[in-house]
This record gives sequence, C-alpha cells and structure tokens, in this order.
Amino acid sequence: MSTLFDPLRVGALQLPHRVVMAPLTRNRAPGGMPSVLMAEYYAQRADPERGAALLITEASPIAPLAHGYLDTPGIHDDAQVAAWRRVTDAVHARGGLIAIQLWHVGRISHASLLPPGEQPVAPSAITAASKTFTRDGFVDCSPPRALRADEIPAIVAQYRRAAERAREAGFDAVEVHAANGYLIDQFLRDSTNRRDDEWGGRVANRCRLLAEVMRAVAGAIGAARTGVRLSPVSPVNDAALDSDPQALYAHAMRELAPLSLAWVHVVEGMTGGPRELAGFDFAAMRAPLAGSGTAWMVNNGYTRSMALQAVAGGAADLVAFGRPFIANPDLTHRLRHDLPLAEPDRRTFYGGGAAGYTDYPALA
Ligand code: 8OZ
Repeated sequence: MSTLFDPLRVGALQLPHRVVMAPLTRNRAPGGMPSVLMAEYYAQRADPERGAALLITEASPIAPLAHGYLDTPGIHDDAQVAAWRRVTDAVHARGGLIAIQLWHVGRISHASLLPPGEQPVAPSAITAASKTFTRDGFVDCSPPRALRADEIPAIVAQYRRAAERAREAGFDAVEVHAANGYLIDQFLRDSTNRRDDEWGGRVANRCRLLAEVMRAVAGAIGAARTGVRLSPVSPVNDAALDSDPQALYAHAMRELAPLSLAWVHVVEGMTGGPRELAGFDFAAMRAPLAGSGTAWMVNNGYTRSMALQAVAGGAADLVAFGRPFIANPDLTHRLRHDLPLAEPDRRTFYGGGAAGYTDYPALA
C-alpha cells in the first residue's frame, strides 16, 4: 500500500512523494512579466523533501486574448520565456520540479486587459455574471463575442506553442487549465456553450476543444509531461453546472484515457469552497482511466488526515494543496511530522509585493 510520502513516477517525472503545490493566482507579474520575486517564491517551496514534489504555477495566459486579470504572467512571447527561465532555474537549483499551468480565460475578462479594440472571446456571446480584477479594481466582465469555428484551430495552436515555449523556459511539464469556468470549461458545459456547430451541442462536440488541445500539447511536448485540471461541479466564475456533469466528464475521460497523460487533476466541489456539492461521483469519473497510466490528482480543502487516507485507500495518487502552501513553504515537512500549520493572510493573496508572498518562514 502507498502512502502520501512514498515516491511515484508520474509520466516522465520521478516524484519524491505525493504532495503537490496547486496552481494559485497571486498577481505579482507586473505587465504580465514573470518577476524575480516569483522565482524566490517558487524556489522557497521547491525542496524535494520539505516542499512540493511538483510545483504547479499560477495560471499563465497563452496569448494576448487569453488574459483576464491584472498582472498574471504570460507564456506567449520571448521576453516572458526568458523571465520564466529565472523561475525554473531557481526551482531546479533546489532540486525541485515545476509545471506551468496554461490558461485561456475566455469570457472571464475585461476589455481593458486585452489589446486595443478587442473584446473577450467565448463559445457563445453570453456575458459572465462575474467580476475580474483590473487596474481600476474589481469590475464586471465585458460582454464576449462568440468565436467563429474557423478561429478555433488558432487557439489550439496557441496552446501548442505555449507548451513548446514552456519547455524552452525550462518547465518540466505543463498543466492545461480546463477548470473554473475559463475557456475550455466554457466549451464543456451546456450552460455556457450554446453552439450548434461541431464545437457545441452533443457531449462529444463540447469535449472537442479539450480533446484537441490535449492532443496538440501532448503531441508537441509528450503526454508524459502533460497534465490537465478539471472542476466538474465547481460553479465559480458564473459556470452554471452542466445539465449532466457525470456523463460529460466521463466522456472527457474516455477521450483522454488513450493519450496516457501524466496526470488528471480534479477540484472536488466548489473551487476554494465546500467539497460536498451535487452528489458527483469522482471515482466513476476516474474509472475510464484505469490502465492508462495517468495519475489521479485530487484537490480542495484537504487536511493531513484526508490526504493520508486518500492515498492509502487508493482514491488518489497525488494530493494538491493550494492555500496551505501560501503560508507553509515547508508544507510537506510539516505534514510528514504532523507539525502545526501557519494560516495565510487573505488580504495579500492577490497583488502586492513580498508581504504575504515570500515572507512566510519555514520551520527552523
Ligand atoms: C483566483 C483569482 C483569479 C484567478 C482560477 C486562475 O480560479 C484562477 C483564479 C483564482 O483557476
């Protein structure tokens, strides 16, 4: 039987244990450029014994139109690649492993964050009843326009190109962000996808963007370095639930199983909120992956005892912790020895500088 602290091979990566740092938006990339402070932050959490077995970065926009929040780090031009290299070098110097989360926000954006004259893009022209963070603080999302079918292959290509740039920047792997009501999730759910072409309608059509993106990314950098994050019952970002999430996400798993991706990462319940929602059966969602070699990564509000039990009982291969990693750079050390955890300060989650970011100490 495996424990939370046993090593695991995940695709091309040899992980020293099962504790992963979940992606966390922190808005400390001025102008979309990964900062030196970010290199320090990730390196603090990279120790293979005391920190994360695998760090997953904050969500990182793959194109100018993929941005939806102020000061999130891009992975779509050469200067960003060079700046990310400082992050991956700092993590590797500590012996750590790091994946970048590839992000397209779709309709969760504001025109002021996009190139002049552009508006957000989405499967259908339905404005999100949600806010985003701009230079002027929190504002309502701008009305999106529906993507034309002939524009979608270019978006798939942006994911592929971002994955290639991620490898140029020294990342060990990528995680495609298909959760939390952003572009790929907008295509998946019938609440946000009202298309009647080959990208909408029946489940197979709504899964097409996810499947094409995963095939493109895996084809470019290898499935053994490719993961994906999904949140089947999370309503965040005005993502009203699909009419049949169990059927939708089971179909998605049947499409992804033959790719033998490195991992599938699931947010259980509402992202950052309650775990118990809607009676969704995550074990049933996972079933089609049997024999695929794809690791199952779980997330959302895990405590030490829940994580120990999830791995020991076979419900998960990996457990991703988000907020606990903000205040505990040595989270794995603390979990291993059942030491007390520091509490993060919500006021410094998004934006600002070193305060509440790189100043949480490890235990002596
Ligand atoms: C919090 C604030 C802004 C963005 C997500 C990328 O929910 C995010 C995000 C979280 O996946």
